[in-house]
Amino acid sequence: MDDYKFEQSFRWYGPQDVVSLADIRQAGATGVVTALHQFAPGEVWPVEEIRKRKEMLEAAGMKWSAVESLPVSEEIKTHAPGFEKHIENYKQSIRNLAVCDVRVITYNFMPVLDWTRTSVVYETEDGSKALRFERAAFVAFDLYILKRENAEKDYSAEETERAKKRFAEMTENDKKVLTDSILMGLPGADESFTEEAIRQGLALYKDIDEEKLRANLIAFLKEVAPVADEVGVQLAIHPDDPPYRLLGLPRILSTREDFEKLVAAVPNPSNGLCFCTGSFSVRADNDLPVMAKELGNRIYFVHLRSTQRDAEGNFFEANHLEGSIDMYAIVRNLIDVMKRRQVSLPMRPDHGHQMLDDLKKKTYPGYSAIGRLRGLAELRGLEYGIRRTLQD
Ligand code: DNO
Repeated sequence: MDDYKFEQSFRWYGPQDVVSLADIRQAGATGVVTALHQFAPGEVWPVEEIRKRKEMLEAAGMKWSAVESLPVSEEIKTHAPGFEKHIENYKQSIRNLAVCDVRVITYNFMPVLDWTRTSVVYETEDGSKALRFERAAFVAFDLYILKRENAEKDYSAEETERAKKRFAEMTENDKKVLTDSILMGLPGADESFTEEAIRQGLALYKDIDEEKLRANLIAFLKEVAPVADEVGVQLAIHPDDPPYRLLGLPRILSTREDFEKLVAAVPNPSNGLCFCTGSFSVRADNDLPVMAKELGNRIYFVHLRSTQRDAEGNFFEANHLEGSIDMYAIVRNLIDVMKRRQVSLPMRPDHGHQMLDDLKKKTYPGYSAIGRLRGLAELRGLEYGIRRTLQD
């Protein structure tokens, strides 16, 4: 039974990451989740570069357990000119990764923005810092800072009122910090979005609703999944974070039903899920232990994280075993999935609080070393305890 346990992994942004591979090894990880951020979405990842990265990880005593992410270009998402070429390039990258025996690829289909928060330095009660999404502040950004056309239609009168009040209380610095947090940029990128870039991004999606975006995702998968099947690579789509519409942009991977629609349209075995408990947990209607069990055959990569949500739509990233979700039940069900399928699933603690010495360092939000080390250690203990109980 012990053969089929989580492949404990840590995300690494590459050689420029202040968290080193030696740090990751000491956190107890045996796998590294990384990407070649030097290539823009739509470009091919060459075999030599993949190999170079892989050798770096192996020299540090670990394996490349999953790619996060092989990004899907906005052209592919919107079917803008040149998208066919990008899809061909994507297929080539899949083949090249397979040549190097890298077998799990994470990607997402979120328009323009990836994960979105209103603060990346929310102070929790023990003084560590967490990522937070405050609904009123986000609505205030949309209505009064970005001033998106027709934005008011997306909010109830009560929400607008709350946002107005919140905005009135903000200092100029608060507004700047809020804007910077929302426009943080894509994971692994050093530059943030500008307000202008966001406006241009939104314009690309003017005529793209949920249905159209889903059709584009299905068209993409119908092209790439057969290649992944052929070379033995698993594709793991990452859910929307947070799992609902933002800034009027469609989002199509927010619930269990969303994923089931995708599998029904593209049943190829390579078409799978990155089970990100933190992202899904923001919606109370996502029952995570049930999803772990019932989507289990298609879960190819696991992100374990919790959030603490409230009735107004705010949430912050809680410690890994706390918050609004039942991490025990999730891990227990994932252990069953691994036993049933006889596989070890790559798992990483997703995000962690900025704490202890890391409070003085500049790290990628959510990706400082010590908070994630704490998360991994707690999750490792949880898995160990459940396994021992099952054996006895
Ligand atoms: C956030 C991450 C996501 C994820 C991408 C996958 O910390 O979980 O940014 O890497 O959405 O494509």
